[in-house]
Amino acid sequence: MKICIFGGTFDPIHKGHIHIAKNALSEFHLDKVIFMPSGNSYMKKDVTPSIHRLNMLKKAIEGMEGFELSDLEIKREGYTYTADTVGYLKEHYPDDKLYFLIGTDTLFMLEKWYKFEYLFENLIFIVADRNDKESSKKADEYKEKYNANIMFLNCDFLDISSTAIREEILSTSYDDYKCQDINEKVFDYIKSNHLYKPLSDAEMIMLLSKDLKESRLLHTLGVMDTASALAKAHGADVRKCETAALLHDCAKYMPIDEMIAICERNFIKLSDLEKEDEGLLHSKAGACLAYEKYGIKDSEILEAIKWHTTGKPDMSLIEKIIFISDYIEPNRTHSDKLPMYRMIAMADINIVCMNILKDTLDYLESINKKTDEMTVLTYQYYKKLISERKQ
Ligand code: DGI
Ligand code: FE
Ligand code: FE
Repeated sequence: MKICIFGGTFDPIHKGHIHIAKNALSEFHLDKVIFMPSGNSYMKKDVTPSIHRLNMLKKAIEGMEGFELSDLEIKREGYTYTADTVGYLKEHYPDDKLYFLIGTDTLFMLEKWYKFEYLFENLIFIVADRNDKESSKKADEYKEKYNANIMFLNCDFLDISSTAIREEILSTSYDDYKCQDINEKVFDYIKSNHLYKPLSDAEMIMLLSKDLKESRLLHTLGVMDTASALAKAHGADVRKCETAALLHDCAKYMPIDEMIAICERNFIKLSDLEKEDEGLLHSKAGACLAYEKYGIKDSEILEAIKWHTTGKPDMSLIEKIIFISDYIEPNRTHSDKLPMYRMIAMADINIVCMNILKDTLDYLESINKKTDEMTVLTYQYYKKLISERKQ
């Protein structure tokens, strides 16, 4: 079989991609073109979450003969190298001929790729471009130097770019966007998942109101007010604190299997206790949901959501503000110490952190619930910090 890998970020997949894939398929009599979106490890890159890029690809190639989709690279943690992918494919398709579809830009970059000589040995490159002089010169150079196998696709070139599509969507309303460069189903997906446009607070609250009970939404708004006041008092970034507060419990009512799945696909490690305790799991799942569904890419905000239940040693200011606000917001009534904590928090965050952790550990003990190691470590950290300060 002749198998061609078409790798890229596909952010989003557009008609230009489909055009060259179709032409490669017919011109080189390929058996299949496998679209392989690149991975992006959680919070590391300014790329749309893998799950959306994968879903858009699914919509774009649905029902098209000869096209397949692979999540091989998005399932691999960290940076993915084409050489690793090729190694995997050679193992699984030992008798097949492997092609690799690239654009001109990539052609000029190939020598910088990890193990590029191995790639030249094992792949036949198909280059989609205008077949200008520069690229044929580069191809000849590779052929001579590395005995590379490079062929050019002989079709017209559609001048479409994902970057331009993203910019256009950002600068207009979804309803005014003329989606001539992308498949309509892909555009519907973009619109219903709010991609390529930051959500306003009002839009986030609308979305949250579908996922949360009324009392939880009220709690959330209370956390937001408290976080905002604490941010002002302590010189933290008010907007970031408000956004983290708004989304901190966004995964509170997610079914546990979905929480585990969203953490796994974002490479968030979970302890055994977390896997069976929804009360604990919703903070890590919440960080992932804030990233995938609410479009948050700021790691300070995501980390604050991630650690809001257990805390963690040496929290950032934003993390501490969210951790405390969650406990003391005005709708909370669970302890008569709250008025005191509310006052002290405006002046001394670390003391309140320590007290909240102590109260939580006492509470968990009183109801015979296992404590997460992180809660204990965090308590010990702040207790030490305070005791050292007093001496
Ligand atoms: O989500 P919220 O109710 O607003 O507040 P939260 O995210 O702080 O969650 C509070 C719950 O988390 C509360 O029922 C106690 C629980 N919790 C906090 N630390 C631990 C814990 N549960 C266990 N099992 N172990 C912990 O260390
Ligand atoms: Fe919570
Ligand atoms: Fe909360």
